[in-house]
Amino acid sequence: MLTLHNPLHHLHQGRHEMFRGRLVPCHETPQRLDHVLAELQRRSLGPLRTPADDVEGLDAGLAQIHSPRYLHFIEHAWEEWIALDPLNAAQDALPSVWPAPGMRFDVLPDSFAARMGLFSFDAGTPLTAGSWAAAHAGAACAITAAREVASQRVRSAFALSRPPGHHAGADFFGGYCFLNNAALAAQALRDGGARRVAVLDVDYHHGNGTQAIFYERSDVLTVSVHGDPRTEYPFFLGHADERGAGAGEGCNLNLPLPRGTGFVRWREALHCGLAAIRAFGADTLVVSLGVDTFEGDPISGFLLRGPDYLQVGHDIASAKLPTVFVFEGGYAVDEVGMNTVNVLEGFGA
Ligand code: Q9C
Ligand code: ZN
Repeated sequence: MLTLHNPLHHLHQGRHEMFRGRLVPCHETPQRLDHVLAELQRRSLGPLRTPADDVEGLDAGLAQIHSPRYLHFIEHAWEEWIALDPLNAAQDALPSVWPAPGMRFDVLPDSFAARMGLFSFDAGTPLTAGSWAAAHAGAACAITAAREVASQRVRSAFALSRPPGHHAGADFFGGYCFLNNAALAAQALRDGGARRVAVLDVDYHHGNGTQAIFYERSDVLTVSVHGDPRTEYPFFLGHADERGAGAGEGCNLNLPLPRGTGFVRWREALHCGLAAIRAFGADTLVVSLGVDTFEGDPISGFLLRGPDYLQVGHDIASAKLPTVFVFEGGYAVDEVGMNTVNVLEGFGA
């Protein structure tokens, strides 16, 4: 397994997220990734490489998935934030006002606070001095991983990047995510010659951003196994009746499961997702690999145990497809390395 990573991920280090009316310490920390990296090295699971954070065609790749106005905003948001008040340099930026349905999304406000809301959907995703640099370098890892697989230089690759990506849409951030790494990888695979790409999202939370980005496309199947949005974040997408639209009708599959689900039932849903990927005729696979399905995860509600992740990797390998893994959630910091690398080891390449 070739792993792509970039130490610049450390530059995104949020202080606080809004939770039940209070600012609490961020769950999505640089230490998460460091633990995965250490475990990969401990088990010698293949070469590590750092792609250039301005790898050729990166900006064009970003523009295929995200809107120009969103990319421009995220790239320059920190400068704007400290221009408002130099003392803001000691604070993360968080949104606190959002447009409701029926309000104007087409007019770009002058107000920075208003644009923070226009381009986001929660107050849990702090924007910091290094958020853009980290997200940009992470996107370069995802695109490079996809190019390595598309060119058949490797059979599988792992984009070990953060911040994560699957909640980010074409023009919004949220759920700790800014750039949708899995979507960028899927698009790079298509551009590299793949005909039908499947994205399998096994993070605890529904991959709303990835679903929305490909919802009307027939060349990318999106499948997500996740906590039922009736009770679980991101709440407003991820139901079983969302099947795709237009040309993408039938090209989205959601497999929501109740809080408290253990491995046996979770695995049945995984097999259902893998059967759909087979039926779709995918020639390449992207896995949004979140391990917040772990029983000890502090913000999630499934009950998977450490050794189960070896089986998860083995089951994913049964699809027998060239595969790009993209790191997403997993907040039990002491176990996130073990669980993530178990999937890769179980996959066996
Ligand atoms: N206090 C990913 O796993 N906050 N994002 C939920 C918990 C948002 C998770 C509230 C969770 C986002 C990539
Ligand atoms: Zn998650």
